[in-house]
Amino acid sequence: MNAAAREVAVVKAKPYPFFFTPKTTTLIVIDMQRDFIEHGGFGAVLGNDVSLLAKAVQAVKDLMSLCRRHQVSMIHTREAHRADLSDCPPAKLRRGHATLRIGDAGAMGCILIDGETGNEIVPELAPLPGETVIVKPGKGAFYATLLDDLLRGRGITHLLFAGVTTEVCVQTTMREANDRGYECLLVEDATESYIPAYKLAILEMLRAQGGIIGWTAPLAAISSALEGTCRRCVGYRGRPSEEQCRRMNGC
Ligand code: TIU
Repeated sequence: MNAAAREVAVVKAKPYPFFFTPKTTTLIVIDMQRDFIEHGGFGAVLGNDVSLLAKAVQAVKDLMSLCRRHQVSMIHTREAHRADLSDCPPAKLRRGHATLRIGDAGAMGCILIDGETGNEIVPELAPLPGETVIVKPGKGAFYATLLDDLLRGRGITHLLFAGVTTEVCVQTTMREANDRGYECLLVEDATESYIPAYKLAILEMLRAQGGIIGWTAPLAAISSALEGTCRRCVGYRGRPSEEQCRRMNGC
C-alpha cells in the first residue's frame, strides 16, 4: 500500500464535501449485467427500454479505471438465482411478465439464472482476476450475502456506488449500507434507470435532509479528488464546518 492510498481525498459532493481514503474505500459496481443492459434479458422482458442504461457503461468503465489506478478496491455484484430457483421467493417469481418469468428460457439463456449468458457482466466491464464478485438473490447486495463480513474484514468504512438500476438495486443496496454504518456516495453519471425521472428523484432523495442516506457527485468530482489529493487535507476527519469546506475546496 503506497502513501497515496492512505491520503484523504475530498470530493465536491452534494449535500456537502465527502472525505475518503482509498485504503478504506470500496467501489461497489451493481449488476452491470447483460440481463439488464442488453436486449432479450430480464430488463427487456419487464417491458423496459434497455438502451437507456447503455450510457452508464462508459462512465462505469472510467470510474473502474480511476479506482484501479488509485488503489480503491472494487466489488462487483450480479443479481442471479440458482437454476432450481430455491433462492427465489415465490413473490419475486410471480411478478413481472405474464408468461416469461425468472428461470424461463429467454434470448440469452434462462432469465436471471447464474451461469447463463444473460447473467454475465457486460464484457466492457468484466471484473479483473482477483476482484470480488458477489452473487445476490435480492435487490440489495447485503441480503443473503457475505458482503458486510467481507467489507468489515477488509477494514472498509466508505463506499462509492455505481451500476443499475438507480431506483432498484443501487438504491436498495445504498440504503442497506447506510443502516450498517458505511459512509456512502453514489456516482451520478455511473448509474442509470429505465425511467430517467426516477433516477433524478433518487439522487435528490438520498442526499436530502443533510445526506440522510449519503452523498452524490459526478465522476469528474471523484476524479479531481483522487488525482488532485491535497496534502493539506491529509488526516482530516469528520464533517467539516462551512469554513473548513470553503478552505478545502480552495485547496
Ligand atoms: N427492474 C429493475 O429496474 N432492476 C432490477 O430488477 N434489478 C436491478 O436493479 N439490478
